Amino acid sequence: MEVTRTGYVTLVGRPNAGKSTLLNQLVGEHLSIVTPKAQTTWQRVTGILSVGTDQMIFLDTPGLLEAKDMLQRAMLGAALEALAEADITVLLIDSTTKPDSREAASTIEALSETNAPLHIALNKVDIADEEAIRAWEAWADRELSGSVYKLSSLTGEGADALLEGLRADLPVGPFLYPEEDIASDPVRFFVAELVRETIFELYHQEIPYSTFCHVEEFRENQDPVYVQVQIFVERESQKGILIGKKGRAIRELGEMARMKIEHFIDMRVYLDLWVKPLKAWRKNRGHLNRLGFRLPESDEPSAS
Ligand SMILES: Nc1nc2c(ncn2[C@@H]2O[C@H](COP(=O)(O)OP(=O)(O)O)[C@@H](O)[C@H]2O)c(=O)[nH]1
Ligand SMILES: [Mg+2]
Repeated sequence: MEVTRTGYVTLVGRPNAGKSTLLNQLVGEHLSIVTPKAQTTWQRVTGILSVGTDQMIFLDTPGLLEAKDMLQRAMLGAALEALAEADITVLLIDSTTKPDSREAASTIEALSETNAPLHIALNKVDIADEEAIRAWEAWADRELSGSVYKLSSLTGEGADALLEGLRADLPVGPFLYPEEDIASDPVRFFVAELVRETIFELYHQEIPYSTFCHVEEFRENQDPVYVQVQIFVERESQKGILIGKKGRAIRELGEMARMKIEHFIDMRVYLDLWVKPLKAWRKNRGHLNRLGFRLPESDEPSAS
């Protein structure tokens, strides 16, 4: 029998480093939502790539950051948990930025969650200048031990070399998913995420960060498929902003999100959006649990 190799490859890094873009690039499908705004990914997203006798299960994670409220603690918890599960870790760096000792220290601390082999990907080389890239190379050389790659998650340049490096570190083991699978989360998860991504694109300031989406109904045995999504906001006033004058804003949201969902499931969709205030849900353990966030068990009650 042929020997297969399988492993969890956890993608970590600061917000906006390009982790979700890399996951999508490697798997070849828009699985993890991407926006120019920081902190778009709130939960772990899994993407699977099987090549020959190798299976890599990529875990995209929320950015490593200082957690300021209960939601951010759940986000950081998800990243650390994914690190603890890693067979291989990829640290993504936005090489358009400069090494910053304070931020770098928190990244290095997070990496202590795992003994998995580390691969360091200096991302965004399509737009980063040489000097910044060299500064990060020197930083990586000084602070960490692991192979260093230069790549662009957006264009795919350099991604093959990273994949080769990852495959060489995979532990021997049976495939955990059928080789044709690219995702393990249910379709409903991706549908809710696509609505949330569109909110990040259309709304500003605190609105995207106050909003969470949940699929209430998904009837796929009809044409068009009926999808009802509940959009939770933190305050009544945000409901008005989401809906907009004469419902114009939410109509645009519905239209754009519907097209993304149709593209994703390759079926016609009727998208029914409902907005509901759920008071200060970002700070409320019960609400977060009901919305599917897992809070670290040792977590003390929120200060605010
Ligand atoms: N030019 C360029 N932009 C990138 C690259 N990777 C990610 N981005 C952009 O950086 C922003 C953040 O990317 P995202 O994948 O959401 O970062 P994450 O927070 O680490 O998941 C988005 O606007 C991406 O389009 C890259 O390699 N080159
Ligand atoms: Mg992301």
